[in-house]
Amino acid sequence: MTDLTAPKLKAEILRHLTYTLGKDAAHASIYDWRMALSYAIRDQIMGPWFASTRKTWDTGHKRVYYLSMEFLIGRLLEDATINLGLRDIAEKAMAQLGQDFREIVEDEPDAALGNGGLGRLAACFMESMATLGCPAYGYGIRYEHGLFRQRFEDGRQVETPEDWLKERNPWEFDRPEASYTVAFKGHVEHRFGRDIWVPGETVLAEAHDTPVIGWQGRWGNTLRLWAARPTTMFDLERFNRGDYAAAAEPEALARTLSRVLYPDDTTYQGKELRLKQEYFLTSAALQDILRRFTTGGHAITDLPKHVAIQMNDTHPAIAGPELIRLLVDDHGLDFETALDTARACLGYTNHTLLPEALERWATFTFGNVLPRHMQIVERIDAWHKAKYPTRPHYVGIVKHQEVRMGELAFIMAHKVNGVSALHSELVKKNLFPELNALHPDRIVNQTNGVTPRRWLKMSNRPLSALITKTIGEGWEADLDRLRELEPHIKKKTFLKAFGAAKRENKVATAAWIAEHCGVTVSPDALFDVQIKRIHEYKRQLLNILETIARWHAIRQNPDADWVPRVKIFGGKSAPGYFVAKEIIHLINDVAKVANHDPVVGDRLKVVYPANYNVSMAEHLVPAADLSEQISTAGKEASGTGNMKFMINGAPTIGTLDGANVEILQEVGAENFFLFGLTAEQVVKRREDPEHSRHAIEASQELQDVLQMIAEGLFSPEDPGRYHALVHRVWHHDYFLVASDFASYLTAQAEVDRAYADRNRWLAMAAMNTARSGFFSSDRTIRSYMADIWSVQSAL
Ligand code: 26W
Repeated sequence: MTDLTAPKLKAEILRHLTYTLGKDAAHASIYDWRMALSYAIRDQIMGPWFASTRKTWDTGHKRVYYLSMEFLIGRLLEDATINLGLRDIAEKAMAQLGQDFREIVEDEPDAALGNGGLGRLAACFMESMATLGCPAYGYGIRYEHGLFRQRFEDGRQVETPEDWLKERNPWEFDRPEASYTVAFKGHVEHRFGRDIWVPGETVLAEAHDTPVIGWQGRWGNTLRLWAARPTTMFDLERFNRGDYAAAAEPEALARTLSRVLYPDDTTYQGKELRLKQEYFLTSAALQDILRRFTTGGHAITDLPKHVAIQMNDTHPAIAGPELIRLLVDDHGLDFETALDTARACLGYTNHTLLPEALERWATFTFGNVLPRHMQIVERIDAWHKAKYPTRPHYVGIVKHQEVRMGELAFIMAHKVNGVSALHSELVKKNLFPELNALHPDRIVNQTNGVTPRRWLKMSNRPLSALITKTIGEGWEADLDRLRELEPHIKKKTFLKAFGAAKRENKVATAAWIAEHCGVTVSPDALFDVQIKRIHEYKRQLLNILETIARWHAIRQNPDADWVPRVKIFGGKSAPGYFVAKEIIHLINDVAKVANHDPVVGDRLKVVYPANYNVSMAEHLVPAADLSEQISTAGKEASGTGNMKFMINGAPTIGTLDGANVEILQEVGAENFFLFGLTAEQVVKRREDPEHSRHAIEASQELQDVLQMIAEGLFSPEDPGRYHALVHRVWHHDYFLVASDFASYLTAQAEVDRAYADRNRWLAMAAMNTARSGFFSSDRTIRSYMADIWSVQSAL
């Protein structure tokens, strides 16, 4: 760690303000101050970053390469100060310069290069790999526009483009010298007994490096993002003819490759540009990996001793055929040796079972964009069929004129993993049963985790301070130590302090809600939070139906002893996901009615701040009392938000789905509000074609709620607005909202009872924190290192 003091840092900030920004302190804006501070902090990263890279070279250490179409990073400034141990020093230095550290930190735009869980997991993994001294590169795309910004217009979601690069990005270094040609299209010629790909188009992939510094600055890795550049700036023939605008077309076309992140989470569309993006990332990464490897002077068949490549879902699954292509076409290996070598390097993580999210490309598109790879894919498939003759006829990579990326990734990986215990079992049983039978040791489980540096130390300072005061330092890199809190939970003084920390966060969030939503909420109410992408399987609909039932019940009996609640929603819908957008609209309509109901008053408030992102999660998670994890069992692969809430002392109300199962196991049933059908019961329940009608007829509350929505009580200006949505619950309730409703209501009533008993609640909340050690991404990464990557720490 550095020996930087506040006065020294202050001098560095002023130096950057003058010499890097060219600004006089008297005229510096928040932006200028942020840049100056960021550069001063960045300087502190360079030492450990270079030392790590050098050490990896000098020792010939194995490296991990994490290939991901998404890295949902959020902000970096405060995170960097936390890991360098400079957080408080930076605050002091800025104060001496008359600047407010918080205000400066919040001026940074989120790097939103991801949709949701998968992208955020990649960001947590990068931080944990750096913390553990696992030599690693993350490879992704430097999207000019990250995930769209969300606004509400009359309660409806409206998307606008995101523009994080319009300001300077102080964290990245351009590496114009590290650029590779990526080819597409064209045809394959067979000459001299070899297959030669004659491409039809080429672009350049140019590297932009962001250092990723681990806890206490002991190790630094690189996140390398590729930007697309044209191989030729101008069409010279047109340029010389004086047709300047048309001459610039190739440039514009090339750049579209890294222009924008696809905003679809969980529904997959066979768009050619998306396939090109996937190949662009993968080809550039593999060329870079082989360049680095051959510089080391090893035999090419030793690749797996030095290189582990992880595919984050199937999005980079073209890595299998691409690596074979490079090994055969450029390095002269025979096909089978190339295949074995590639497989020994590659691992594949599956993140979803939803059939609509599984990537399949029409062979027409695939063969058109990547003709050489189409040949190789067919050869891999034929090789696998020949080697495993008992493989059923309906199993394979190429079927019904489609390339199935899941099967391709499975066959080309030495290990395949799910992301929670339940999910990994379902990957075996439901997704790849036949391949699992042929390769019984290939599928393993790696339960997800989150980094406690960002999600506790940085974002929840009151609780972090209490933890350090109670059990001492060091828990940040050894989260199992939170168990040492347990004996203190019996003490009134500790519980009081725990409650005070939570209340401090809630007071801050209440002010934030007033500012962002214009709604006044009491910090003593129960903060009930559901923040995640909007999807039918995540069942925000179930939550808002319960909210309506609660509103109705309060109106029926306002004098009863109600526990005041604030229902907090956050999340974006895919732009083309019609049903999800109706659910958003309904939540906003219910908020409008409930928040202005004088009979209900403070007993119930509903807020839905727009544009949920990583930074908003950092505000909301520490203030939550209750964590909503209510997906239809069997559908949520893991969840990682659930872990963030647990660490921050919010008990879960949830189903037996994803990592909820393991949260329940760690914290015990008495500290978890369990409800709903199990994954097995869900499948059974659907066998009754009238399951929904039966459930509705059995619940007077649900009948009333659906009736009120259908009558237009929440949309008086457009009473028919939700007819289709209500019809869906009655007749096409695939995600079993109706069937789980009664059980959810019962669990919510139990939540009220528990919260009313202040000490019981505080003990539950504190138990959640104390038992959350397992969900550190350090544990997850250690496990990948041992079971999949065969790599040791370089520290
Ligand atoms: C091709 C379109 C597309 C894009 C993204 C399909 C599917 C995805 C992702 C797989 C969706 C995703 O983010 N999955 C989430 O991954 C998290 C990290 O493992 C899990 O915690 C979530 O349960 C899972 O939904």
